[in-house]
Amino acid sequence: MSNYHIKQFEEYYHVYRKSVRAPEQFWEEIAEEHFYWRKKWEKVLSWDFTKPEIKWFEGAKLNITENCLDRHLHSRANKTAILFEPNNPDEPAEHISYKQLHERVCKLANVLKEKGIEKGDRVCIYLPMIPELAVSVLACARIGAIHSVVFAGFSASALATRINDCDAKMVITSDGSYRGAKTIDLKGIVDEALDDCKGVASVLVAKRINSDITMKEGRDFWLQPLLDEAYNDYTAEVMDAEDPLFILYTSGSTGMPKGMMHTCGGYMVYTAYTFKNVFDYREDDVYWCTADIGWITGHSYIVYGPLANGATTVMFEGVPSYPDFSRFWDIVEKHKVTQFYTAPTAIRALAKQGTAFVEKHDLSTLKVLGTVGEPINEEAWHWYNENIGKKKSPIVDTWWQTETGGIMITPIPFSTPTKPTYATLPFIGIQPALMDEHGDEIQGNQVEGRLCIKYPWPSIARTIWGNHQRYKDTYFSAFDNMYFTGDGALRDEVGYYRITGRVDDVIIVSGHNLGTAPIEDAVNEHQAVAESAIVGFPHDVKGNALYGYITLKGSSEGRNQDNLRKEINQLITDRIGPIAKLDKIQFTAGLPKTRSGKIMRRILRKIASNETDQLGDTSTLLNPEVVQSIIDNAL
Ligand code: 7RM
Repeated sequence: MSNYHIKQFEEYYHVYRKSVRAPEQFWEEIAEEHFYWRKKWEKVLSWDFTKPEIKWFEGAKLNITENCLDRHLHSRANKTAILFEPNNPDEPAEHISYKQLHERVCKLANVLKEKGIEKGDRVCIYLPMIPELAVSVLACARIGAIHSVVFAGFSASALATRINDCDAKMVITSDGSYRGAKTIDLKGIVDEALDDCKGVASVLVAKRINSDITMKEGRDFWLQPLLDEAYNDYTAEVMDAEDPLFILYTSGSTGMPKGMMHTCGGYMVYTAYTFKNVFDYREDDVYWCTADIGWITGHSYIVYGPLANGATTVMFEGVPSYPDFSRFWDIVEKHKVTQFYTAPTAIRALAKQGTAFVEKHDLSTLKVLGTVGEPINEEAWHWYNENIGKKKSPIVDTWWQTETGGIMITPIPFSTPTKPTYATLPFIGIQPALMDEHGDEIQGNQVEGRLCIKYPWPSIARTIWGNHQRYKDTYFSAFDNMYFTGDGALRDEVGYYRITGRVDDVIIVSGHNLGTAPIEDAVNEHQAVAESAIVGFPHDVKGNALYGYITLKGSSEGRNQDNLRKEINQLITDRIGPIAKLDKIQFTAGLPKTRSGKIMRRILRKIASNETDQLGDTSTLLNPEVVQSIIDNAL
């Protein structure tokens, strides 16, 4: 059915128009023809953005794991579902077939039930990128328990906050994890967190690094012996389409992380449909997303979307730099990867290493490249296109959020002509709007504004766990009857979208609105620059002035800094205009990043504004140590 697989640009427009003229009919057709429902819906959609309340496929019954596992057992029983690539390249990769995955999920489902987990209970999963992580997610879904995966790089206090916020009854973890040449004591972190979590009755522990850990009598259980005893089939719990599937925390601009709650039916339909089209997925492909399952990208595009399509999805335990910077390309060659989906921060880190690591490897199986997580700068886009895609593989720059559940603005490969740094066009069924500061929609092209979505799509988060008011305030109060994304975007002369960054990153200098991303693009064009972040700081005359934090490529670290400053500002003047020149340029050894690789501009803003006493929590950073050195050398 052509609606399910868009192959041409004209077809995109045709299907898009259909999807916005009659959204309910459109999604009903997709849902009807491509999924297994225990019972069909009574109503496709009911919504009210003022409450806000959104329901898709009300009255329908399903279990997402029957769609991800059981229905493939006829035709794909021995096909690899999960291809596990361990941290250590000398350890063999593990090919887990659909049949084996089904069995492993059913066994764990039985263990969860035996440990007292019921439909609707919350289970916190704190695991590294090993098969048990995907199996745990699916086992929860199988019994109707709500999983809350916490990225296994978060600290004990961050973990405790997340466990308590959703009253998780159980934690699934491992003795430890590998990360490049290091090991991390995960169980120790869980033990520390649980001192503050009185509601957790049991902890299941997978063995990964064979470390010597303490097991608390009556609370902690090794996973493997329980699985060995468990029955290998489990009749999936029948869920309502609107029953919760999972909670996933995302940090807000202030305060507590927000537990975004996603539901079963709509999330399944949208992640499966986007996966198929955004990656041009075909039956024998080997798809690899380098994200961690601890983030939404991993939930939607390592686990649920690929498995719902019967795909082979690669799960990589390690890091791009171990044993050396050729590891990604080594894996692409070894497993003949056809789709590769990663983040701009990874692309920049790899580009910094030059092309020698890439050239050693055969990347000819690649067909589609993806990027996600932050705006991709022009230089990184071209490096990716030339060196990885060899100018043959389209780059899908996919804009979306934890809150949206699935990809929202993206090219469709081999269909939408791409344009560097542009996420291009709304996906099927997505109705974006750009809004001005008075709350009016900005019509026409070559305009810039706040990015909102006018109409519900199946995988929008339904609430913030335990705080519906905050859900309403954060997403539905800035503009009437709109979902507000928190991002700014511009629409070019043909209607393509470019995400300019969080709106709090827009800086008004002498009355001119400047997005940080295009200035960073200009800076990054300089051959000595590895990475940059630009923030505003208060200025007497201009209102705001610009502060640039710049890391240099290793080969340029010894260059005269005043000359570099002049050259960089000249580049900005050339590309944007003198108004965008940086007032201060600080060369730094690194930039503070979140664990998902986003530059923490909030911290840089505080340093630039001389408010280092108000830095807030920096403990969840990937590299908290760079903060002090930036402060020490601040201008
Ligand atoms: C998937 C994910 C969401 C925020 C979002 C944006 C930024 C994500 C892109 C992007 C420019 C992109 N979820 N963002 N993708 N900006 N181009 N292709 O990252 O909840 O962790 O982050 O990430 O600001 O609002 S997230």
